[in-house]
Amino acid sequence: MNCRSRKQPARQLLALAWTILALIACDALARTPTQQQLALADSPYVLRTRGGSLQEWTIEETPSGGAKRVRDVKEGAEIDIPGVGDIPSFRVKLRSPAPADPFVVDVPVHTPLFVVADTHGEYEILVELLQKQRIVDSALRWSFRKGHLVFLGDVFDRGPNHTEILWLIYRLEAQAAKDGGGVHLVLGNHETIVLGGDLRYLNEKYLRSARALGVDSYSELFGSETVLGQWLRAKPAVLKLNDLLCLHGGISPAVVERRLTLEQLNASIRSALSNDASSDQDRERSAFAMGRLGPLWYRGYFPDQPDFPTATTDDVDRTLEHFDVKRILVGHTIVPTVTKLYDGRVIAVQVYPRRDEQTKRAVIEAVRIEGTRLLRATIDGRREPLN
Ligand SMILES: [Mn+2]
Repeated sequence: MNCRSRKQPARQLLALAWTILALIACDALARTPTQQQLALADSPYVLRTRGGSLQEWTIEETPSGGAKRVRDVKEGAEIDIPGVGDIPSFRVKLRSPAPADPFVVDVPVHTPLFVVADTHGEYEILVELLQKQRIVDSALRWSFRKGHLVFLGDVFDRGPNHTEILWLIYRLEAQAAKDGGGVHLVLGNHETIVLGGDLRYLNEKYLRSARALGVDSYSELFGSETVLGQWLRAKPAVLKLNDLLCLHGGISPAVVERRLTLEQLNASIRSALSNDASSDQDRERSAFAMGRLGPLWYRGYFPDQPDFPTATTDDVDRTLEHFDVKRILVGHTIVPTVTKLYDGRVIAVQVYPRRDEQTKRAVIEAVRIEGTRLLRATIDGRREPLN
């Protein structure tokens, strides 16, 4: 003890008391129920039992880390998707299994379209974008009327809230259809990664969910007998929406050289996800469609991609001709801002959803299309012509 502190024992004691009080306060804050819930909170998973009935699996927070709760539910019943941060909870009506989604969709020419690329579990940032751009309202209800909303895949992995995003898209589909609009999700490579059992990129929160729910692998929660797993396996990988081709990665020259049709591409990827290829030719085509030169992984529209053969302007023109479209919209490869490539024949949409390190503001962009007008839509609600 030094001379100075010996002279001021009272002050030192006071400081010590304050320190202890502050530590207790911090500890209490860290242990508020909301914080504990945030640590493990996850949306429900709904599974179809062998008898054909539905079970809702949720995780109830417990001091030991989370307990599984099972509730029998029926088609047509509503389940609760808990709120996240400032986002309110919402309810989802469970539907019967849908047949395969269409991969060709025609809408009236002036229908507004809104295209979002990879969301990677960043639910809060996605919702802020959709609300500011008036695609959904404050209660997350569809407010885009007859508009069509497209997601270019990669809802899964990295971020902490992909289940909420999936249930939101699931719910918006029904609400949009009622209004004469539409919602379309095309598959990305991360959907096929997680459905295929590769959990390397999964937010670690979901590994805790899998443990709490007692499954060997998180992928089982998206098996083909689950509501969301079945729903995802009905999604196309390549969607033709009017004269736009919407997909995750890109169309490599090899796809066109093989003269693969939209039907073949989508069927090959669907068959790979369901593991039901019936012939050697089907298996070979599935392996190609799921690989580096397939629509989920290809990056050859972008510079400095040594693993991918670059597409020339002629290649892109052959693709447009082959699929009878005017433009190709892709996510998957990150760009600083939504960017026209190949003179506007390709639009790169993937501005990675994140918080700016300095300003802490959320960053993400989307594309709004109104007839021939292409607009960059930002998270502050602005839209500007895409030059
Ligand atoms: Mn991707």
